[in-house]
Amino acid sequence: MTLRRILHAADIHLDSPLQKLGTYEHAPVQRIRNASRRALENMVRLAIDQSVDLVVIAGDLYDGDWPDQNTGLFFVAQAGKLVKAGIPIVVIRGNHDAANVMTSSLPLPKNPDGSDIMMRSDAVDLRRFESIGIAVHGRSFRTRAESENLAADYPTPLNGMFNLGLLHTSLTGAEGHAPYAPCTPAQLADKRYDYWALGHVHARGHHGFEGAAPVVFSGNIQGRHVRETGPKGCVIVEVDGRNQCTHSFHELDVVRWQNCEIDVSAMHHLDEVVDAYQASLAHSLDQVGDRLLVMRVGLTGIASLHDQLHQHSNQLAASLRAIALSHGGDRTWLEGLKIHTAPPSGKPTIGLDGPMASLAAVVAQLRGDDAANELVGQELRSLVKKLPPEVTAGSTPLPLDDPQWIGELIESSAADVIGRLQTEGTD
Ligand SMILES: [Mn+2]
Repeated sequence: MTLRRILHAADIHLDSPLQKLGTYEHAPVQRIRNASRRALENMVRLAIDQSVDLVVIAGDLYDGDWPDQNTGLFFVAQAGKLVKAGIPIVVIRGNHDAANVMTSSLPLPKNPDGSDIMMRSDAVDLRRFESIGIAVHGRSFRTRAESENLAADYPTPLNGMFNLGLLHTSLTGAEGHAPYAPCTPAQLADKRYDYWALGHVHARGHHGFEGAAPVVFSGNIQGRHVRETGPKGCVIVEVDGRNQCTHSFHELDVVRWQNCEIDVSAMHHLDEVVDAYQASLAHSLDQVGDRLLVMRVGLTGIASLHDQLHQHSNQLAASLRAIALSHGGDRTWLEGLKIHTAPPSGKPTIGLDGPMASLAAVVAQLRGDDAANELVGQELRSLVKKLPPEVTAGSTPLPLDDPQWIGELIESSAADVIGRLQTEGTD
């Protein structure tokens, strides 16, 4: 057996909805909406260009039940291209597209050897590709919340074959990911397979032990929001004649989400913030090629500019957008501006007296006091409950449990109120 190549992808979330993106002004909604389809097309093109021998998709191919048949038809067309090129595909269902989540289905093409693309969910399934010496062991999720250790039932490896385990799992848990099909890297290593192709965790990562089979999350092929930053894509596994393998990452994304953090500690004018953004934007545009660059700008540091930033945040955001438009055109979109700065400590806010000084003092007291932030969170929660449903419907719930978010809210509200009171009556 000579060199063989396997393309490992996961978490395609085809036609994933845009959540609250539609509510943003100037958002390039269409390009972001189509990004998962374009990234899947890139994956199929890569598989064919590199003449891979097999494609495996480790769950969450779909984001959930299809809004209409077009989502399913799009995958059928892409799978058809692979099969026509002689490349077999093996797919398992994850929590998002578990057997009991999907209410409709379409007939999928058969693999070149006549086998099914989708693996069963009632037991561990096997695809044995004799001509390339590769065996795939995998099992689909039956239900959205698989709490069992699915890996436990995976069988012993087949002799003389390259054995690949295909699994949708959170392993021992990952921040921001539901704890489904839990198992440990040691349990996977004990199976003595040659490679574990995992899905579910959207950040790329390697969890194998030194000298043992790689245990790899390929991550999703396209970032879906500002918390999924940086290059996204798939892994290509190269297997040699002795069934030893190496693996490498390949970018597939068409929209690149990025955080642009600017430390404003040493700055004294808002213009300096704009200049720093411009420099960072130029650098990032160089890196992303012809992708759409979506940036969130975050300002940090203990800054003498703190009050000014809050008081003129709308003006500043507009200036940054102007820079984005004039330097990036339709290649970039500024998703938002977040101010996370703190005022210099021990230095009372200049020129304040009376009620404004009291307000500044209260904010100084609240700063870093998690118990107080929690109390403010509770107050806000009861206020939010009183809002009429037409105000809250369709919007993302506020993170009222997050003391850090509350802290930032207090900080920016206080700076805003003080700013408004100071400018009142001066013109
Ligand atoms: Mn998942």
